[in-house]
Amino acid sequence: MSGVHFLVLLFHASRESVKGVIIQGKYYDLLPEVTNASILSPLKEASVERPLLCAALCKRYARTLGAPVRIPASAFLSPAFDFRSILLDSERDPVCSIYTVGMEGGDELTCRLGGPNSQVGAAVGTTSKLYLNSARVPQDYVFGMVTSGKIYFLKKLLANYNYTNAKAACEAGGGQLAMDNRGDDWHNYIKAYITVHYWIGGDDLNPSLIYTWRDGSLMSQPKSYWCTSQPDRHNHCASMRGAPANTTDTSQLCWDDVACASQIPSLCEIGIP
Ligand SMILES: [Ca+2]
Repeated sequence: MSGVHFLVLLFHASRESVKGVIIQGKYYDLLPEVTNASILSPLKEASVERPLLCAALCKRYARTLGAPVRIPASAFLSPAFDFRSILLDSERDPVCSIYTVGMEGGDELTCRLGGPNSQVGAAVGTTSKLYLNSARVPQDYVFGMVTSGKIYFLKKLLANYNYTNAKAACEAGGGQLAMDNRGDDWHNYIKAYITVHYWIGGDDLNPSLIYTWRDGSLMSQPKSYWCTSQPDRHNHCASMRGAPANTTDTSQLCWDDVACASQIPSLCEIGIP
């Protein structure tokens, strides 16, 4: 019963809009492109009456996995109790960064909270919408695609850097150099997104001289998109060629190894959660 009171109090300090939900000044963006989202191994699952209540659950979910915030029963009897002391604890923010809410067969809305180890995907037969805490998305990142278990965002750094500084620049902005290793849909999305010649996060600067992504996985897996006759091995850092001027021919958008000291823009990414 105490939980019901808690949510009612939250409701008065909150609102919903077509773009998302605001809880105590904290924004949860609705990703309209994702209409059948699913969170695997959620932190918590609950039935709710409105999406707003799912946001409230996400907001108050504690850092300790599996343990909701405990509110003493006496708090609800005391007009002096400051609920903001619970709600504004930024230490809790990283725990529930995403949630889905929607119909899954019955009449009730199902709310699933996602944490750092949750995987996001599409589920056939559901109409769940996906919301994420906008504070988790660094500045200037644009929603790309839900793939490989995460929600991916991209950002173009148009300033020219060498490869080492490009990696550092992406990291300084909260992301990393983008990896084009999530299949054809992701590759095609990147091709449609980029404009010029960008650094991507792969090189053969290792003792074996094998092209690997920044996470150590092989650039040949699951599939590579090298341009014809590339890599030509004269250089050691991977880039994505942009489209030639005044053409819509994306067949020329492919990977090319170039000198790591080259000064070109960078494609950064972040995967949430
Ligand atoms: Ca080359």
